[in-house]
Amino acid sequence: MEKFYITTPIFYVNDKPHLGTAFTVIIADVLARWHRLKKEKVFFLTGTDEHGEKIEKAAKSAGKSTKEFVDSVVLQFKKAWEKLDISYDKFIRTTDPKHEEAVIRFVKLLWNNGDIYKGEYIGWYCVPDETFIADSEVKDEKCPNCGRPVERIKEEAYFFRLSRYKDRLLGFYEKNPDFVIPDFRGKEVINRVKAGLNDLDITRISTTWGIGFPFDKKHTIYVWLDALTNYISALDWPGGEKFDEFWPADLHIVGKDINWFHSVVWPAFLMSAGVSIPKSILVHGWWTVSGAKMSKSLKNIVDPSELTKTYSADGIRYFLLKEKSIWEDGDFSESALASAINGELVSGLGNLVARVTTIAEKFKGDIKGNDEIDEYMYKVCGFDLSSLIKKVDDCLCKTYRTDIALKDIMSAVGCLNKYITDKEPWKLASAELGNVLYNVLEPLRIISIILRSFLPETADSIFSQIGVEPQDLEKAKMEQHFTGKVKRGKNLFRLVEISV
Ligand code: ME8
Repeated sequence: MEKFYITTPIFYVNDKPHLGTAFTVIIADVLARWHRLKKEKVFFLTGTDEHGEKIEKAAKSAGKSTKEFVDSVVLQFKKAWEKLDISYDKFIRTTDPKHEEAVIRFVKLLWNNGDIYKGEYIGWYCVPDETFIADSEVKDEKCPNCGRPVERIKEEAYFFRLSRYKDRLLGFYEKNPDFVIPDFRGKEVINRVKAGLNDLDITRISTTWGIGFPFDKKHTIYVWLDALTNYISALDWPGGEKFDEFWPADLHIVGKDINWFHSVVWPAFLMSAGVSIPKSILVHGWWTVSGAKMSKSLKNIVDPSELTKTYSADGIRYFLLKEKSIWEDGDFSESALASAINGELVSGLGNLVARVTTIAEKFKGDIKGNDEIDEYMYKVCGFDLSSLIKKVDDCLCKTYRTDIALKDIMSAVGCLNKYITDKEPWKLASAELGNVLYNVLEPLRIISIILRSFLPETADSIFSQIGVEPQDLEKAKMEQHFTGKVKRGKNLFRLVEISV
């Protein structure tokens, strides 16, 4: 059985989750569900990054103890992911004692390898990004990544010899051309590595909210070294069975803001510790609001939990996955979300299910087929069902174009709606009607299997309305008989008002 280990970044708990963070988690969820549908052994990891100066400051300004504060925000993450139907296998917290122990062991390996030395950091630091910034990159005392003010710091620090890994990293990228996806993000990284690597400050003395540095108790371990280790500590590294089973990760999904840490810093740490390197880093674009990155610190966030009060989880999942290619940035607007729901979901999929279940519920004859639907679909949409499955598989396992996959699925839905309209089933005699119903219900059963990864609640509702148990991809083939007992249920989606 193939295995598939997929991770999201672990999110800072300085504030509640937002639609941008939800986007990453939803992509990971769709891929995890797809691999489960393919009967692979999946481990889907998400969690929270809870140490560091920014969290300590956020707790202080909320008037709470840091631990009390992080516990309350973690709860909000868990609730939001539950509302969005996120099927993670493990939720890791960097304040878990087992994670903290693993980080200390990991740091000792870097130390024993001679990669850590003591020095002094004099330079810029962006607290919201928890990132050290080179002098040459700072303009007007602003962070080049997020645009927020940076702080000048001068402190004793321990450094990791990142510069030592330049050639090994370049050799690794050459041997593994699919390491960073998409390609243009890989090129960005390679060009920066070629330009030279500075050693990286890996301890802080300005915050005590972190894991103690084992070789000097005045220092805490830099949040990024702490955080990246979550991908192996979650598998009970070292020595855990899960680690042997699932490492190396198949896919780390990250936003473009943290590509550098995952494609350069993380592999260098792993090389130093003698641990193998993940297979791929999938780098996605941002959701923006009026052109600015949606971000906790910029206070322009859209709260996914609030959105689920008006729109269904599947409506939100659908919109985020289909509105843009995952590489691009996209501007979020509630009116675009509402029109996607009212269009493809209410008038398309919802309407199809309502129409066919209304007719089929009353039909007493045999629902069996002649497979003319395959040819019809080919003529009307340009592909049949088996090529649809293949295309979706390519989109979810090779190109990561969830937008194209959903467009194709909705085009198949459109075909079936057109088929019903063309056939005018209300005018047909029993045998012919049984055939037409087969030609809609069987493809709908198959489409529902595919939809289980994108819109899990909707897929379950369709299965229940067509009287079939939820099935995996191995059942996604037309059979000659449709054996479900159809019972029209409530509408899949609600029409929403569009505000302009
Ligand atoms: O960077 N659009 O945590 P973080 C799309 N703790 N995705 C967005 C987004 C937006 N507007 N805003 C955030 C950290 N994201 C570290 C990670 S991992 C070892 C440590 C997503 O809470 C995107 O995936 O700032 C981004 O990389 C991640 O949230 C960062 O979340």
